Amino acid sequence: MKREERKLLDGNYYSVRMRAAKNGAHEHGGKHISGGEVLSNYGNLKYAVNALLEKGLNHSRGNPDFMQIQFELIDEPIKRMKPLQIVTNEVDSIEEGQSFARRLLEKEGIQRASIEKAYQFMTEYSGIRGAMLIDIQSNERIDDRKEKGVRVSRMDWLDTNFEKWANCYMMPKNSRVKEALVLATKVNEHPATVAELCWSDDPEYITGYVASKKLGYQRITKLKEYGDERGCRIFFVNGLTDLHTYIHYLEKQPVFVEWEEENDTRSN
Ligand code: PML
Ligand code: MG
Repeated sequence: MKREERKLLDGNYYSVRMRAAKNGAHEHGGKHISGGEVLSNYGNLKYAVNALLEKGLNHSRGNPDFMQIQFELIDEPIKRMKPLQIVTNEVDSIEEGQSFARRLLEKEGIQRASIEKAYQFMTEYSGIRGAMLIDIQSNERIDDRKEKGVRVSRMDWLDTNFEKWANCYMMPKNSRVKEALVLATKVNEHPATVAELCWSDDPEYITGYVASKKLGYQRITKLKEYGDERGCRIFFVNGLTDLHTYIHYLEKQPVFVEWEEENDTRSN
């Protein structure tokens, strides 16, 4: 039996997480290098830990001198969700990419003032490793995580299912797209999330995206300069009744993304 299939049949899952930093641990002012989240059963833990170790050791942000990898048993049911629809928008310049991103956010009813505020916060917290939460009514950043931000965790997509999806959509089978789409799917599934804006802090990766329930996962091929280590991850939220519950969902709700070929309504 293939490893992936065994993974599906085994009842107990573990959340495996990695974070790597340079010049000391994050909490001691170190520079964030890499992070990663995986769900694994007991039998696959050593592969999961190894994959995360590799990810942290080989990163274009630099070689870490601090790394933490931990796992813990998940004792709640895992929610299954379909991936957001994917669309790739080719742009020729950062200006074009950025103004396209803003247009998409405005399409979701986010006022320009909120978007401007988001870009301001982004400059203020350029080394942030998690996400910033911005309320689109008050235009304020509402999480209390300062330079740490909120780290979305406990989510994954089994490789065999992801690869079928990637074949169908002619997407590269790399884990970057997989991980970003998993995160965007989980975040945007929540009723209080209006949209997400993201690009990587990896200096060698300039494609980013805007994601929402209606627009799906809209990739934009150029959102920053090659060599730029400043990334961005912003969740625009509306009508949030309980910030604590929302952050708990992002950090703790276990999620598996699962693509169903037969029920896919491709629109792109
Ligand atoms: C990241 O690497 O941290 C985010 C990557 C976002 C874009 C992934 C893609 O769709 O190409
Ligand atoms: Mg990264």
